[in-house]
Amino acid sequence: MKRIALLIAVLAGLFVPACEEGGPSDECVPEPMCTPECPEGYCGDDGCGCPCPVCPTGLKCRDEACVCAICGGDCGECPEIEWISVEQGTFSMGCKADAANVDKICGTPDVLPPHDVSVPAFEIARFETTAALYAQCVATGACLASNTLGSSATGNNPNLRDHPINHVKWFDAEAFCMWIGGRLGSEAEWEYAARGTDGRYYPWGFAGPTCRTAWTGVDGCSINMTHPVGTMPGGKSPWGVDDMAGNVAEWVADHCHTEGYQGAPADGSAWTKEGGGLCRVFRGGGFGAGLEEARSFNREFMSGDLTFKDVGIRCFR
Ligand SMILES: [Ca+2]
Repeated sequence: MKRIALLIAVLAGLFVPACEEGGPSDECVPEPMCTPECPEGYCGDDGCGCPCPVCPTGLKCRDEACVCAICGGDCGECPEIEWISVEQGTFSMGCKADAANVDKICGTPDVLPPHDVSVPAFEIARFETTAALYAQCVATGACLASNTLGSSATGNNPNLRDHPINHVKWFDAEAFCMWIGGRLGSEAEWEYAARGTDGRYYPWGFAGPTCRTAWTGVDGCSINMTHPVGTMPGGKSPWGVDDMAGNVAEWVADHCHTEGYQGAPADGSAWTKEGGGLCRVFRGGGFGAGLEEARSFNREFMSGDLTFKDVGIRCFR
């Protein structure tokens, strides 16, 4: 019986109309028992029979081959980025404290006044960019090597591949995020992702950092160096983002406005300056941060052309 069934199937196949160039599309009748046999990574279609399956998540079809959906398809090994969706919303950006506590809580005038910002939805990388991911970008030529001088540099240490890349310029951060199909976040997006809408000072709440919530200098938790990303689950932000306080601080897109938020955009966009110079903002505090620097409304400023041991990268899109 099996042989007869096979013979019928073969004969049926012979009578499937050929797909002729220029012919009407209804001549292209897919074989009813069609089982595509596609080489791994092939995403072509014979135009008249068995289309090969779509590419797996993270890949896209280009010239009948599944290639990485980012880096223009030329990433080497396709980087795996875990993105977290942040819903649009309005939050109070900056430091809010009663008059008696402004100096104590807010510290410097650059975090004042608190002001409402409406942020459109976006996605944020769950983790700081690791040394391993950054090395991939360097290997393709799309990123410049990080500054590897100094014992705390993660860019040249094979034992620190799952640590955040550090000693990168703002321009390196921008190049990396573009390479993975993203961008740097605005200060507003960054702060909204870190604090949510309830006015908390830190990603986890109002209480200062402990050695269960953030790799900071508070209580000597970090021992003056980076740590593998995502190893402080007690310190996630309301959206589930890791390490938004501590480990490395993170470059954002904005130019420096050190006098305060007067005139800042209220739509979540980056606050830039015409001819704004090199100064850029970084957020979240690094492994040496104290109570104040680790606060989610705290702002730090540095030339985008410089690198530091506890400043790294987080991407948005
Ligand atoms: Ca961080």
